[in-house]
Amino acid sequence: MGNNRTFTMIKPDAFAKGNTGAIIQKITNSGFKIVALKLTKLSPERAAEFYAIHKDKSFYNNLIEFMISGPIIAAVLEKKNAVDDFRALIGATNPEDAAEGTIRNLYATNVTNNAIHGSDSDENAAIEIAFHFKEEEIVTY
Ligand code: DGI
Repeated sequence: MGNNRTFTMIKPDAFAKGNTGAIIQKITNSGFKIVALKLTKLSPERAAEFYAIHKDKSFYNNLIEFMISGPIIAAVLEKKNAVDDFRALIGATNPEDAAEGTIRNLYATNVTNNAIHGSDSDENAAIEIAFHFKEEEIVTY
Protein backbone atom coordinates (compact mmCIF):
# COMPACT_ATOMS: atom_id res chain seq x y z
CA MET A 1 0.00 0.00 0.00
CA GLY A 2 1.17 3.50 -0.80
CA ASN A 3 4.26 2.42 -2.70
CA ASN A 4 5.75 4.80 -5.19
CA ARG A 5 8.58 4.66 -7.68
CA THR A 6 12.07 5.95 -8.12
CA PHE A 7 14.62 5.57 -10.90
CA THR A 8 18.23 4.49 -10.47
CA MET A 9 21.30 3.92 -12.62
CA ILE A 10 24.34 2.02 -11.48
CA LYS A 11 26.95 4.21 -13.18
CA PRO A 12 29.86 3.08 -15.41
CA ASP A 13 32.46 3.17 -12.60
CA ALA A 14 30.54 0.81 -10.32
CA PHE A 15 29.69 -1.48 -13.24
CA ALA A 16 33.34 -1.61 -14.38
CA LYS A 17 34.54 -2.42 -10.86
CA GLY A 18 32.17 -5.39 -10.63
CA ASN A 19 30.04 -3.83 -7.90
CA THR A 20 26.69 -4.27 -9.64
CA GLY A 21 25.70 -7.39 -7.72
CA ALA A 22 26.63 -5.98 -4.31
CA ILE A 23 24.76 -2.75 -5.02
CA ILE A 24 21.61 -4.55 -6.21
CA GLN A 25 21.74 -6.74 -3.10
CA LYS A 26 21.98 -3.68 -0.87
CA ILE A 27 19.04 -2.06 -2.69
CA THR A 28 16.79 -5.11 -2.33
CA ASN A 29 17.92 -5.73 1.29
CA SER A 30 16.84 -2.15 2.02
CA GLY A 31 13.25 -2.89 1.03
CA PHE A 32 13.15 -1.71 -2.56
CA LYS A 33 11.31 -3.87 -5.07
CA ILE A 34 12.86 -3.99 -8.56
CA VAL A 35 10.06 -3.69 -11.13
CA ALA A 36 12.23 -3.00 -14.22
CA LEU A 37 15.91 -3.58 -14.93
CA LYS A 38 18.23 -3.32 -17.93
CA LEU A 39 21.86 -3.07 -18.94
CA THR A 40 22.38 -0.34 -21.51
CA LYS A 41 24.92 2.21 -22.69
CA LEU A 42 23.96 5.85 -23.05
CA SER A 43 24.71 7.56 -26.35
CA PRO A 44 26.22 11.05 -26.11
CA GLU A 45 22.86 12.47 -27.22
CA ARG A 46 20.86 10.58 -24.59
CA ALA A 47 23.34 11.39 -21.81
CA ALA A 48 23.14 15.07 -22.78
CA GLU A 49 19.34 14.93 -22.69
CA PHE A 50 19.25 13.15 -19.33
CA TYR A 51 21.58 15.73 -17.75
CA ALA A 52 20.34 18.78 -19.72
CA ILE A 53 19.64 20.62 -16.44
CA HIS A 54 23.42 20.71 -15.80
CA LYS A 55 24.50 21.87 -19.29
CA ASP A 56 25.90 25.20 -18.07
CA LYS A 57 27.82 23.71 -15.12
CA SER A 58 31.61 23.50 -15.06
CA PHE A 59 31.45 19.74 -14.50
CA TYR A 60 29.03 19.03 -17.37
CA ASN A 61 31.55 17.81 -19.98
CA ASN A 62 33.22 15.50 -17.45
CA LEU A 63 29.82 14.21 -16.38
CA ILE A 64 28.74 13.36 -19.94
CA GLU A 65 32.11 11.81 -20.83
CA PHE A 66 31.91 9.64 -17.73
CA MET A 67 28.29 8.60 -18.22
CA ILE A 68 28.98 7.38 -21.79
CA SER A 69 32.25 5.63 -20.86
CA GLY A 70 30.69 2.21 -20.31
CA PRO A 71 27.52 0.28 -19.59
CA ILE A 72 25.03 1.33 -16.95
CA ILE A 73 22.34 -0.67 -15.17
CA ALA A 74 19.02 1.19 -15.22
CA ALA A 75 16.19 0.18 -12.88
CA VAL A 76 12.80 1.18 -11.57
CA LEU A 77 12.30 0.64 -7.85
CA GLU A 78 9.16 0.62 -5.73
CA LYS A 79 8.88 1.31 -2.01
CA LYS A 80 6.87 3.48 0.34
CA ASN A 81 8.58 6.90 0.22
CA ALA A 82 10.83 5.56 -2.57
CA VAL A 83 12.50 8.80 -3.70
CA ASP A 84 13.59 10.08 -0.29
CA ASP A 85 14.47 6.67 1.12
CA PHE A 86 16.60 5.90 -1.93
CA ARG A 87 18.42 9.25 -1.73
CA ALA A 88 19.22 8.39 1.89
CA LEU A 89 20.48 4.94 0.87
CA ILE A 90 22.83 6.29 -1.82
CA GLY A 91 24.22 9.19 0.25
CA ALA A 92 25.53 12.63 -0.69
CA THR A 93 26.63 13.44 -4.27
CA ASN A 94 30.25 13.82 -3.13
CA PRO A 95 31.33 10.52 -1.54
CA GLU A 96 33.52 12.48 0.90
CA ASP A 97 30.25 13.77 2.38
CA ALA A 98 28.31 10.50 2.08
CA ALA A 99 27.28 8.92 5.38
CA GLU A 100 28.91 5.69 6.51
CA GLY A 101 27.34 2.62 4.92
CA THR A 102 25.65 4.48 2.07
CA ILE A 103 26.20 3.19 -1.47
CA ARG A 104 28.34 6.17 -2.44
CA ASN A 105 30.36 5.86 0.77
CA LEU A 106 31.04 2.21 -0.02
CA TYR A 107 31.41 2.24 -3.81
CA ALA A 108 31.99 5.75 -5.24
CA THR A 109 35.44 6.95 -6.30
CA ASN A 110 34.89 10.72 -6.43
CA VAL A 111 32.16 13.31 -7.05
CA THR A 112 32.03 12.54 -10.78
CA ASN A 113 32.55 8.78 -10.58
CA ASN A 114 29.98 8.43 -7.83
CA ALA A 115 28.63 4.93 -8.52
CA ILE A 116 24.89 5.52 -8.62
CA HIS A 117 22.04 7.83 -9.53
CA GLY A 118 18.75 8.30 -7.70
CA SER A 119 15.86 10.57 -8.74
CA ASP A 120 15.51 13.70 -6.59
CA SER A 121 11.71 14.14 -6.73
CA ASP A 122 8.58 12.17 -7.63
CA GLU A 123 8.18 14.38 -10.69
CA ASN A 124 11.73 13.70 -11.92
CA ALA A 125 11.37 10.01 -11.12
CA ALA A 126 8.39 9.80 -13.49
CA ILE A 127 10.31 11.67 -16.21
CA GLU A 128 13.44 9.53 -15.79
CA ILE A 129 11.48 6.25 -15.74
CA ALA A 130 9.73 7.22 -18.98
CA PHE A 131 13.10 8.20 -20.48
CA HIS A 132 14.49 4.67 -19.96
CA PHE A 133 11.51 2.29 -19.93
CA LYS A 134 8.33 1.67 -21.84
CA GLU A 135 5.37 1.07 -19.55
CA GLU A 136 5.18 -2.58 -20.71
CA GLU A 137 8.77 -3.13 -19.50
CA ILE A 138 7.68 -2.36 -15.91
CA VAL A 139 6.50 -5.55 -14.24
CA THR A 140 3.59 -5.85 -11.82
CA TYR A 141 4.03 -8.61 -9.24
O1 DGI B 1 21.44 13.88 -7.81
P1 DGI B 1 22.92 13.71 -7.67
O2 DGI B 1 23.50 12.73 -8.64
O3 DGI B 1 23.38 13.47 -6.26
O4 DGI B 1 23.55 15.13 -8.02
P2 DGI B 1 23.16 16.20 -9.15
O5 DGI B 1 21.86 15.85 -9.81
O6 DGI B 1 23.30 17.54 -8.54
O7 DGI B 1 24.34 16.05 -10.21
C1 DGI B 1 24.34 15.01 -11.15
C2 DGI B 1 25.73 14.48 -11.26
O8 DGI B 1 26.61 15.51 -11.69
C3 DGI B 1 26.33 13.98 -9.95
O9 DGI B 1 25.93 12.68 -9.63
C4 DGI B 1 27.81 14.09 -10.23
C5 DGI B 1 27.88 15.36 -11.07
N1 DGI B 1 28.14 16.52 -10.19
C6 DGI B 1 27.25 17.20 -9.43
N2 DGI B 1 27.84 18.20 -8.75
C7 DGI B 1 29.14 18.13 -9.08
C8 DGI B 1 29.32 17.06 -9.98
N3 DGI B 1 30.51 16.74 -10.52
C9 DGI B 1 31.57 17.49 -10.13
N4 DGI B 1 32.77 17.19 -10.64
N5 DGI B 1 31.47 18.52 -9.26
C10 DGI B 1 30.28 18.90 -8.70
O10 DGI B 1 30.19 19.84 -7.91
